[in-house]
Amino acid sequence: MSDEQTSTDAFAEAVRRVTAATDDDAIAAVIARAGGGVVTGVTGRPGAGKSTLIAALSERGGSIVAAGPLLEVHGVDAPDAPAPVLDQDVLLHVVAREITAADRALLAARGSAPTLTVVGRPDLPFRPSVPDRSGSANAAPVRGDDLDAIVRWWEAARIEARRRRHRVLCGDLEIVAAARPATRAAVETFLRDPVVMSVRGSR
Ligand SMILES: Nc1nc2c(ncn2[C@@H]2O[C@H](COP(=O)(O)OP(=O)(O)OP(=O)(O)O)[C@@H](O)[C@H]2O)c(=O)[nH]1
Ligand SMILES: [Mg+2]
Repeated sequence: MSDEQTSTDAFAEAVRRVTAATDDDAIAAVIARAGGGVVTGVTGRPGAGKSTLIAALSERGGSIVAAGPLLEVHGVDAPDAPAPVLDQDVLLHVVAREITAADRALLAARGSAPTLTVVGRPDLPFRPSVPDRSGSANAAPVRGDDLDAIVRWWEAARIEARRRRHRVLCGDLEIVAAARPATRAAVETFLRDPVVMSVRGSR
């Protein structure tokens, strides 16, 4: 078993203990929010190739499809659509022909949340060379027809996404418990658990 899996199992066990120790609906609600499958979003300007990528990944099957929803998200550089919500665990951002200011704004908005730039319609000429001033630490673009490379990146991103969810859960539990004296002790015990402290310390 990998170290990552051992740590995930130990964290899940700590969450089970705090759930059992509190019997508090507010705590249960925060924990339920942190559960569920990995949500992968696919963004991109209109016509960039989002649906094509989703169809190819769905046809390929495997972990990325089994782990949770794969959602097409509209609204990048689309004046008539509402601004996109970018809270997915993992994001594949499809660009076509070039990386525009709207693409860069999205990548910057994701900050350090796992985000891969995918070149849609990859048979078309692609001009990636506009200087990148977004300051984001995203990986280099990958061709949309290189599904193996996309899935390899996604496998690593899913681990990071799980860590992020765990960190958010710890923060949310702390906030909820601060206002609820009856549950504070159980949450403080949870937060002092070495596996929980190591999750919170990892960046
Ligand atoms: N040249 C080229 N065209 C493609 C390729 N894949 C898709 N297209 C075409 O590009 C257009 C947009 O593809 P979609 O996958 O529907 O793009 P989308 O981002 O989902 O589009 P919207 O949902 O309308 O924003 C369609 O007309 C496709 O037929 C490709 O690999 N090469
Ligand atoms: Mg589409």
